[in-house]
Amino acid sequence: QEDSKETTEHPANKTVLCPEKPAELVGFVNTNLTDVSLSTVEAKYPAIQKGGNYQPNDCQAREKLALILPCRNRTAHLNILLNNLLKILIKQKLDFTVFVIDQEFPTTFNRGMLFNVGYLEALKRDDYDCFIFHDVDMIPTNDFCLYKCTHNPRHFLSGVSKWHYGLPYKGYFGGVVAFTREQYQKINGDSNLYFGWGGEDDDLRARILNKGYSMLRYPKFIGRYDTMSHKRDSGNQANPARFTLVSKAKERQDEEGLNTTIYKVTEVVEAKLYTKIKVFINMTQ
Ligand code: UD2
Repeated sequence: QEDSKETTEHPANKTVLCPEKPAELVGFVNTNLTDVSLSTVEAKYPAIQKGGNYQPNDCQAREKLALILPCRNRTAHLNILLNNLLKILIKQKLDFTVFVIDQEFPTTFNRGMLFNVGYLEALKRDDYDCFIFHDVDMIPTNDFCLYKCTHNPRHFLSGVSKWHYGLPYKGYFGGVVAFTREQYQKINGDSNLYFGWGGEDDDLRARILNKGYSMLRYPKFIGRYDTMSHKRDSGNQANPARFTLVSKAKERQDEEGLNTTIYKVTEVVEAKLYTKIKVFINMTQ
């Protein structure tokens, strides 16, 4: 019988292992891209504990997920994402913590380095198994899109509204990606060298392929995301060095990345729905 696998007794706490695909999941869900205040979202989720941690109360989650959201000056998008995503994560019966990683001005935005900071800071707080790095403007439209890790890194976007639910190119690896702790460690994380817009996602993909992983994706109707249009942010201008950097991604991989991430935490806020970690990073990496 299908369910018998899912209800194995969990020895540690005498509860049952959560189903991989809970019966509450329905497939397509309506996204709500309208502005919402943080207090409105907070009021919807009393079961989420301070710092943004949630655990299902009727079963033992299969892994501990750290959701890493790089976010500077994008509060409106962050609130919209939380308003849409949290209910999906809860329905999927996940044990998760939301980390918002913010970067101090004036340094140019560095998305890849904020991933590394999120990974390192999350592991100082708990023993996470799975890390999902998530742009704040990517909204899943299907709750079968399971926020979990597997034997290879996963790219969650199979189609995005702004590209008519397609992708800009086949090897595209931007937006939302998942790694186990071991996978991220093995690839030496992201590069820290991409200040400004572009290239860091291609570099990350080169790193996974170079270490023998392949990129997983859900079928198109599952990895379908809506997005909000926005102007290029100040402090995140296109990075002209990105093409040269990407061309040397594999050569640099072991010497530069997670093992060379230097930053200074300037503020930690344990909000109701997330732990916000603000960092200062230096441009002379
Ligand atoms: C694309 C990729 C993105 C990344 C970027 C190049 C998609 C779906 N995504 O995004 O993954 O590779 O190109 O760097 O196309 N952010 C801030 N504050 C800023 C700037 C960026 O919080 O000032 C964060 C935020 O989470 C945002 C993400 O970084 O969603 C990506 O930046 P973007 O939205 O400006 O770039 P975009 O949409 O071209």
